[in-house]
Amino acid sequence: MTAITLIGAPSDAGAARLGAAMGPDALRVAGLGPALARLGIEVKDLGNLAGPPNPQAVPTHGLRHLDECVTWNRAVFQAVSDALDDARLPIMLGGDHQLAVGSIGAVAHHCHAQGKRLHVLWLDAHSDCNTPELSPSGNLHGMPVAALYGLGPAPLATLSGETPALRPGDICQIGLRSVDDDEKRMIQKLGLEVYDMRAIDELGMREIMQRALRGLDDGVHLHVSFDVDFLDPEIAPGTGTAVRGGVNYREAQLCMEMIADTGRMASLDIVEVNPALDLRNQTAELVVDLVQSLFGKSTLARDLRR
Ligand code: B3U
Ligand code: MN
Ligand code: MN
Repeated sequence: MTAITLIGAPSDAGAARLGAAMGPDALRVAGLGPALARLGIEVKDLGNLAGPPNPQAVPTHGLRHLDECVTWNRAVFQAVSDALDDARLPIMLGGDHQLAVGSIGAVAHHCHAQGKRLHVLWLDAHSDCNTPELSPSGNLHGMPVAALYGLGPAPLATLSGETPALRPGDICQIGLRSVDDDEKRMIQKLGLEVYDMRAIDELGMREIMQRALRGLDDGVHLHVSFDVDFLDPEIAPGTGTAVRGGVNYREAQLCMEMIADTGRMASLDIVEVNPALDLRNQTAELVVDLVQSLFGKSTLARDLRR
């Protein structure tokens, strides 16, 4: 099993509400590093990256805090690139979801250099494919997917180079239940593979994950971008844009276990944990529980499963 590097990115400059900047420490308090080490994985915690504070400004030209978000994403890009260059599996601890521009940008860059195909699983209540023109809020955490496709503000859209980090077919989104009208059009325009909550209800998590994970041979680098608002707020209240009707505990466990079974996950984001909105750190604790499954913890040995 690859060694892991934990990279704290304590910024909520892209979010609607303050508090996700405390996400990395909430995950540490919940014991993320030791929980992974108990699975026999070597874990190095880099601590938190440094970056600008949240200016709490109003939107200008359809955007809030672009400069701050760009600075944070550059730092994340560098730290994730360094971990990948050292053949380690980076876990970017957000922070809000705009930081995925830096992490996935670095992963895309790495894949290009290594001749690997990138596949991204985006676990989220939201599609995050707004642009400044379309966004109802100006919050950058609603825009990272568009930026990774080369749309939106240039410093983010070209963060990892002139060629967009993602191409049609590279990303699969699961758990959606809050999508703006313009985003629905953007999903079509970008050709995103999307499984909303209705699809999960109708087909079941097992079928969804089989579809989302098909064709993952050893030429594929699988990146998981886990926005904790993927989970139902009844079990994960500690997040800034909770939407009811999310993935339940057992569905989430199966999702993680099926990803682990592929053996292809090579990088991970854990974003939007907001301990200021939580009760007794239960959201971070649940995430630690799920992430253990994501790294192969299972109730029964493989040959005893049916
Ligand atoms: N689509 C809305 C809400 C939103 C997106 N992502 C989050 N919230 N976390 C927006 O502001 O773009
Ligand atoms: Mn998100
Ligand atoms: Mn979300």
